[in-house]
Amino acid sequence: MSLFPRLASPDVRLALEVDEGPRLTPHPGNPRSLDYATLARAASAHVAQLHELGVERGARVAIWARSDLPTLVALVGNALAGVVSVPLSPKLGARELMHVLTDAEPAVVLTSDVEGQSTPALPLRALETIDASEPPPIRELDDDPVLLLYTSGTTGAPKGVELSARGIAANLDALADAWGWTEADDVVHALPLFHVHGLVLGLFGALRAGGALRHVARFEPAAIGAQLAASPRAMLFAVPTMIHRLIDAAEADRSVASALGRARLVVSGSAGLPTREHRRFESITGRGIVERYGLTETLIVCGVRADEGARPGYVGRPLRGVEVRLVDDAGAVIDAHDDATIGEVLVRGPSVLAGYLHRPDANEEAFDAEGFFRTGDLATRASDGALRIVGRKSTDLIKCGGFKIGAGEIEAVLLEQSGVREGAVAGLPDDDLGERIVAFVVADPNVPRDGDALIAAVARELAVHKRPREIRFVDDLPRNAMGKVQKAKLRA
Ligand code: MCA
Ligand code: AMP
Repeated sequence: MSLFPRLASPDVRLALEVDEGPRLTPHPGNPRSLDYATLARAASAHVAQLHELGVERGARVAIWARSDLPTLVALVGNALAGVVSVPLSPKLGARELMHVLTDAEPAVVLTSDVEGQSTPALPLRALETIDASEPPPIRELDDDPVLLLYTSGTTGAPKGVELSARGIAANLDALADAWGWTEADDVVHALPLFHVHGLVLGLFGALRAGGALRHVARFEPAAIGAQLAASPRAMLFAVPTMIHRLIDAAEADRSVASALGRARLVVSGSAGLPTREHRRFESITGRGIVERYGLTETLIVCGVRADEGARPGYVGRPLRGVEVRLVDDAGAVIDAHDDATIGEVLVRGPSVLAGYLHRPDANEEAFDAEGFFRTGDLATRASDGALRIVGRKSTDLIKCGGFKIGAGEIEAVLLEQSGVREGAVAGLPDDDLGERIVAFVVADPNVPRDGDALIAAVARELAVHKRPREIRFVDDLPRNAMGKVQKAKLRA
């Protein structure tokens, strides 16, 4: 069995459709959708291009993860060829880009938009030039990596997580089991393609099931509504910030509400969806949302099953094949199923990463003696095994709009800016973003204060979504007796 079985004998069922939206530059001559037969040919042409470039199985290929068809085709083609995709956020800043390229050492960097790219990259083949007679390679599932994704920790630069074809397939099949996900389902999403949610679940998930991905390049509630309405049987994947904005839009526009109401399944993940939003969604659309919980390092761990229906506050039971433990501060296993005892979530299973790239130190910390991965998330467990995520061990990890961001990486940039004597970053509750990044800065009195310049520096060096949304100038930072900044006080 291969990662995308339908590509072995492709037909004319819709595979990919991208709504690039009115504000994006269209690609002249390129189609907006591909059926499986055309996708197979296009992926095969991409694999031929890789070979022309001297890129062979096992090599790493960085790819600017733009939301367009040539990029989607290349990500699929790479996986078929056993080449490791390293997707880069199109809004990646200079320092973070340098870190990823140095750490991943890709053989080439590819892009669908050479002119729009400020750093050197080779062009992907435009789809209208494709005339591949060779079928794409069909590789049996194995434990070799096909993706290298970067994820933030509390301190330092993001760490590389390699994911194998077998691990991805196991996770997607477990989700198919939980959600009754078949080839009849189209996936609709507007998620970025450089993280697990949009790439693994959204793109690989849709194609593994044999249905279509209807991808909205720029999140707009009306565009989501249009894609849902165009699909006979759709599953919407979204982060809580998108759900929040969809609810607001549905309140103002009945057509959005009814499109959401008709979807076969609406799934929220990447951050917790407040119970209040579950209720609002249900009252405006007449249907519920199921949540699932996961990490880049583990893929999806738990999920509410489609046949259970909405279960506000819970992320469901462990998926098939995934072992979950709760442990106390001393590392002892908690057996309680009382929905009250809080423990850290530990995970073991086929989709858990083998280790961070080039980071033996981080691997030492990340796994316990029995090979369970420490998630850092705190949860309770109900009598039927369903988890409720109640918090995080570290206040230095922030989830903003569903993106994981480390306070340490932002603080490091801020401290290099002129006029910053001290700086500390925290996530503050936000109705829209879940957590809003706020930087507390002790300014040098001799330098004019310029909060916007500090925000711009983070956007430029790291990535736009990592920028503080607010700079608060303070006289001093609250510190404990050891001199450590007390983040809890900043968040109070
Ligand atoms: C603003 N902009 C700037 C600046 N400020 N540009 C440069 N410099 C600045 N200082 C621009 C941006 O480029 C952008 O431009 C526009 O302002 C708005 O950007 P932003 O405010 O960041 O967008 P947002 O409205 O906050 O985005 C909300 C969002 C986004 C769409 C929900 O947060 C999102 O896509 N989240 C998905 C995260 C995700 O996929 N996580 C999965 C992780 P322009 O408009 O031109 O672009 S995987 C995971 O967590 C696990 C496995 C799991 O469980 O799924
Ligand atoms: P990432 O590193 O971007 O993969 O983010 C993983 C983190 O997202 C987890 O450790 C959780 O803190 C959070 N997360 C993902 N899904 C959920 C959910 N449904 N509820 C609460 N937190 C979630």
